[in-house]
Amino acid sequence: RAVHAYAAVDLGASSGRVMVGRVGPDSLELTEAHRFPNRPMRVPEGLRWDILALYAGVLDGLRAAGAHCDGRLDSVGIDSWAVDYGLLDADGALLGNPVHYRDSRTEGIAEKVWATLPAEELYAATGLQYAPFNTLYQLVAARSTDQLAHARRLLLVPDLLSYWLTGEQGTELTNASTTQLIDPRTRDWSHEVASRLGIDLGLFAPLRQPGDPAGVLRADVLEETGLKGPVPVTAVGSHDTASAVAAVPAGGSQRFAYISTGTWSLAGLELAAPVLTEESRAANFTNELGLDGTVRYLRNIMGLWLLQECVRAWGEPELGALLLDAAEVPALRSVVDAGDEAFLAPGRMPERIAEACRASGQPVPASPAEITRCILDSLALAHRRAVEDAQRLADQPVDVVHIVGGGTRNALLCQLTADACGLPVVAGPTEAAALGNVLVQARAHGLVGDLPAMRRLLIRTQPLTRYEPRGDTARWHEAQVRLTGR
Ligand code: LFR
Repeated sequence: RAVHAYAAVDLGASSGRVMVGRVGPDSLELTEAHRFPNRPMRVPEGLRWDILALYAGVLDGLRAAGAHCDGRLDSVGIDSWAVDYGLLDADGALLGNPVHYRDSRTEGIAEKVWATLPAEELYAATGLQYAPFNTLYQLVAARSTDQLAHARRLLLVPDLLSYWLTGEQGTELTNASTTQLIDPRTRDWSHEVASRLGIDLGLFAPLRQPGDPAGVLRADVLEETGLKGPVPVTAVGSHDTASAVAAVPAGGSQRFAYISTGTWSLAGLELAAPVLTEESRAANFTNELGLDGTVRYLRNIMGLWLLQECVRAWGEPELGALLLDAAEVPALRSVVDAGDEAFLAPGRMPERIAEACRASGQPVPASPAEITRCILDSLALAHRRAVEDAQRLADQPVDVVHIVGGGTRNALLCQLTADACGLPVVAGPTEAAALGNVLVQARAHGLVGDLPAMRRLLIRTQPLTRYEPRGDTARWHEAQVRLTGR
């Protein structure tokens, strides 16, 4: 067959989707087969992922995907958010629902870790940003739990679902790099960090590279989904951000920054080697691992989570109308630090944003339109800072900013980002993570070439929108000084 069909399972913090990617020698088409909600649950112990509901969504999605290709899928790949995991006992049974990275159990844990292993040394060894939810801190937080005592295996979320589909266990590298237990220079486990913190690396299944085979769908999965076997599962960049960055449609000679937008904004550069300097640590940049030896040098920004939480608090008003109203609100009246950990937990978001404005002596936004404007200005400002800091810290200037992911649908955010950065923005594709997922599968099966070839195919096939920077960047600089003092 000239055209092959791949299923990309892409799980986000608020919804999951299964997409069918059809890849030919010079074609790439993506169709959504199934979308389902991802609803975290607050139980007495804390905030948990409903992993069986997600697995059900994956199975429903594979069945729906089969309907698009006569039941014949060439392969399946899975990506999701990072850092979270399930623990298995000696029989291979899951020990409880995976803990949500926004759960409060990691509060105060980092300070304890740094008392044993100073933050400077930890950064020099792993290159990972400080985020309270890094797997390392989660494991330290879980140290004296019954569950961890009984655990014989730890599988990151995509690896856990892949295990249920195939019966085979592995740890995919791009996602493993978010655990803070990987040395980005060797791209292998850091035994030193693990042993100093008493973390048993034997819990992890062997590392897999994106593109490695990861088993075949088990007989009962074939029966449940109606797919015709054998269907291989292929390891992809199983961290959604790794898949999204692989699908940045940058031309070969282009010097680019990227912003992967969705619940989070992940803004930074693709590098050939990690930046492990003290300055980089102080700026809280992370060195996560990407495809083909690349490093995702980026900063986590709270992203559209801020808006999603407000919209939830306001009883889900229509987003299009809200954004139109926000566009009419005067720009940059008040801004908040969209990188602030204070916005990590769910709940009361409009109030928390208003409080942050009040505390910094700025006008307090009140209406949904004003708060929305404050959020979008703040995000654009955070994008600007991240893109500027990354260029300086990595000594790699850029000419263009690529925005991929869900935020590309938000034209106002794209335009404000162009304005704030003083650089052209190319927006698209929206389903970058799913496309990166599909392309790595296609490449593993010999259909596409290297990363530049994957990107050329995206440029030829995906609709992209260009935003030119408007006006002067001085206003943005002024807002940044207002917020950060520099
Ligand atoms: C985006 C993302 C980020 C990661 C955060 C938590 O979906 O994967 O890259 O920092 O979720 O896992």
